[in-house]
Amino acid sequence: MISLENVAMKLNGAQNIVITAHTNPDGDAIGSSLAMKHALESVGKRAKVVIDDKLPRHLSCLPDFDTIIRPPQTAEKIPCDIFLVLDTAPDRIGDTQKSFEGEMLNIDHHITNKGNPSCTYVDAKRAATAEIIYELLDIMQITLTKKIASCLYLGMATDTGFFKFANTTAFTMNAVANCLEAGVKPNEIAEFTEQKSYETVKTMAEAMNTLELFADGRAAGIFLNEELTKKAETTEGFIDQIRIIEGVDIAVLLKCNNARECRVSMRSKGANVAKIAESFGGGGHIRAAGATLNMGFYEAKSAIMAAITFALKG
Ligand SMILES: [Mn+2]
Repeated sequence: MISLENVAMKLNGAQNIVITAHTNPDGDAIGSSLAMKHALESVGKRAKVVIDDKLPRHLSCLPDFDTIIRPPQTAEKIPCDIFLVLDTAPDRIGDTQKSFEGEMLNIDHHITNKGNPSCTYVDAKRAATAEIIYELLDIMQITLTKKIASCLYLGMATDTGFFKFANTTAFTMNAVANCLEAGVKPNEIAEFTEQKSYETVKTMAEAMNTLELFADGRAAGIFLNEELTKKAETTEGFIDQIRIIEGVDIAVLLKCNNARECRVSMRSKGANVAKIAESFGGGGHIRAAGATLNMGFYEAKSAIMAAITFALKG
């Protein structure tokens, strides 16, 4: 693994940086990427954020959100000095890697990122990649502007469930304090990101109706078939509503994209859900992980329920 000082040195020596993050991007992926873009631009470098997926609308309050592009479909790779991959190993960035060519650097906080020793920096103690970016900017002596701080704040807030999860540390809160000093207004960010349309809240009620307890009451799941998955424009926050059930360790949300593909997200209070996700080819953190299952709805539902039940017995 390379050091953060090494990352800082390489970025200092670069002019033209392409930043990317995982598909199905969350607040940390987008917040870290845009924070990095603003930071690099503030010291006179060129940076663009490229993400190979639709972007969640609830994050569109971030400065420069609308400058994020999809990878251009070109015959030849576009050269850049540094190709910076954030919040994931480079295997989850879609087609972005096919479009650009440059020295790769990879910064992540996922324990399942095994990394490439010549270009990866992983710190699984950090609640969010945004925390690592915060450390990196400190090393690079880049001043925290309100734009940078807003992006970092959102990354840390979303990955810690707004500072409620076990990954929240004193380091998180110190970094957050400095973001507030730089002008971030927590209420404005929370109001914007948590806002949902009337239709989404109605769909949430339908999703809640699929709630099932299993594994002797130690697991709870909501299971959205293809129709319900299509209807829900976002499922942001759904899983948090079942995490709170008394006696439940693992909460699971299953979404069915089509007859051959389902997406599963898990949250736990203690059990290692990264291990369960890995058994399906996915990954994540000990208490928050996910996987894509190449199965139809009913098959995926029984497979994930069986795996969770087994894990909680073991
Ligand atoms: Mn993250």
